[in-house]
Amino acid sequence: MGTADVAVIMGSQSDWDTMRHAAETLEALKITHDARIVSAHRTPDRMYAFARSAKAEGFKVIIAGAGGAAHLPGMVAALTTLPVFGVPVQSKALSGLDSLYSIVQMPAGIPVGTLAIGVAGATNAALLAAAVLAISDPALADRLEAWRTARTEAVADRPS
Ligand code: RP5
Repeated sequence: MGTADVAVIMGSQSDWDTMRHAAETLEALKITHDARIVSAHRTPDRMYAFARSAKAEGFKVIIAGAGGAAHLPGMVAALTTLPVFGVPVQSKALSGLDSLYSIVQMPAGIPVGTLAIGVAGATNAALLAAAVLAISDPALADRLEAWRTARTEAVADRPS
């Protein structure tokens, strides 16, 4: 079995600016994770091998980010029953609407939990992964509660 609970995969190095927010959020919650570049189009064999062995590697949740013709989350979800959270990366040409549409409209039977476009989606994908893992990990549940409480307390009453 592997040592990481969450796989953070992305279609390209250029997705890292967005997907690092998922990794940083997992880090803040002390959730083990492994970030990899896995492209549905440029490295389809790598994608197939990753998705087929992800469960045996010990991953419990997969966060998959991609932009443009963003087929990575859906293709990975087709190859594993692990929960897959898809992050639409903001593309240059169509501002991520293409990414969103490519990820969100999955056929019945192959679920991808689709998040918001960009950094908010990457951050929330990590928080959703945390919520899933926290179901069977009380210490993580406490850390997640504390993370949320800290965010609430950081909101000022008035603008400065
Ligand atoms: C997708 O194409 C990637 O997920 C990335 O968002 C987009 C552009 O990739 P690069 O041309 O920047 O490598 O596969």
